[in-house]
This record gives sequence, C-alpha cells and structure tokens, in this order.
Amino acid sequence: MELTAQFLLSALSAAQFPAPDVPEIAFLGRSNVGKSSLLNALVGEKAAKVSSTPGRTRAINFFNLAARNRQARLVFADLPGYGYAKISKSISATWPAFIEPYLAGRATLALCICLVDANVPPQASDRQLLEWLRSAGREFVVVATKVDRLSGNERTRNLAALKKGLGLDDILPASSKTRHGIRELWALIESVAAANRES
Ligand SMILES: Nc1nc2c(ncn2[C@@H]2O[C@H](COP(=O)(O)OP(=O)(O)OP(=O)(O)O)[C@@H](O)[C@H]2O)c(=O)[nH]1
Ligand SMILES: [Mg+2]
Repeated sequence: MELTAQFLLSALSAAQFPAPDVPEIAFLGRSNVGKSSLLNALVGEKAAKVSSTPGRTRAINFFNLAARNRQARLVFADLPGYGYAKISKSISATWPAFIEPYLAGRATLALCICLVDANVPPQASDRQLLEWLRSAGREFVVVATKVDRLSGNERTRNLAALKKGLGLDDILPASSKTRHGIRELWALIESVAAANRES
C-alpha cells in the first residue's frame, strides 16, 4: 500500500505528544547517524529535516503515515540524537529528560528502529541504549546505516564487528542514498504494525 507522510507535530515535553491512536515506530541513534534521512528514504519524500549540524534536533518530531485521504495507519517518531557528551546514569546526559519516559511509557510504541553507523566501530552509548531497551522489554531492530560508503569486504567485516560488539543476532544493513535495505525495513515495519493492531 502506498503511504505518504505528513508532519504532525514537534514535541518538547510529554504533554505535547499526539494522542496514542495508531502503532508508532521510533527512530533512535547517535547524532548524525542518519535517522531523518532513513525516515525520508522510507517515505520517499523530504518529510524530516536532514541536519548539516549534528545534534540540532531537540524535539521528537511526529509524522502521520496514511494512504491518500485516509486516516493515519502508522506514526513515525524521529527522536533527537544522543552521544554528544559523556554518558550519565540515564542513557545520555545530552538527551532531553522526556525521552526516557517516552520510551518507557508510550502505549502505542510498537518498534524502535535503532540506527548505528556501519562505518563506525561499536559505541558504548549504543550498547547502553540497547541494554536499556532490552530491560524495558521494548521491541527493537538495529539498522546499520550508510553502507554505501563501504566496499563489500569492509561491509561484511564491520557488520560482524557491530553484531558482536552490540550483542545482536541480527543487523539490517541500509543506505538512504542507494535505498539498500529499505524494502526489508518496510516489510518489518508493516508486520510489526499489523501485529500491534490485532492485539
Ligand atoms: N553516504 C550516506 N550519507 C548519509 C546517509 N544517511 C545520512 N547521511 C548523511 O549523514 C548526515 C546526517 O544525516 P541526518 O539524517 O540528518 O542524521 P540524524 O541522525 O537525523 O541527525 P540528528 O537529527 O542531528 O541527530 C547528512 O549529511 C546526511 O546526508 C546514507 O545512507 N549514506
Ligand atoms: Mg535528525
């Protein structure tokens, strides 16, 4: 089905979150990892702002995904990047205070898409986020971004290092530039969303 994205709102506190009506997919990752670009690649248009300065996005930006003239079927949530200062007891000192409550309590949050850069070795901040999601019982998938910058051999080696370093069975290679992995990611999003609508 053809879904188009419409910017819904930008939230700087829990009071501003949209009503929890349809399954929601959150995009998480360190600043500059490519969250907004991936979201745009998924929806095939420039819905989310791609930053030239990392760490700019401080809000959660919500997007409605709907078939033409229909009600929203899905919501995408583009989260602020983390990892620009030393990690505190929370996931990151640089993350606004409302992010952890969002991840812990958002009733309609169906899937966290956690982005890591395929060109960068495993990072403590990413490991910490994944541990936090595991202990919170949140469903997540890890996507390795910007694989267009790697040769075949480098890609294989880096993906293996990321899986090992982050304790993953699976990692999905993707590129917003070449659209590698986009179809697979859509299939996953649709199946998770369908399962959440039934429950
Ligand atoms: N080569 C390549 N560059 C990419 C890809 N995805 C994103 N980029 C570039 O990486 C930079 C950051 O991209 P964004 O999508 O703004 O990253 P972000 O994670 O949303 O950043 P913040 O919102 O600041 O946390 C931009 O210069 C993008 O053009 C990709 O798949 N391949
Ligand atoms: Mg962004």
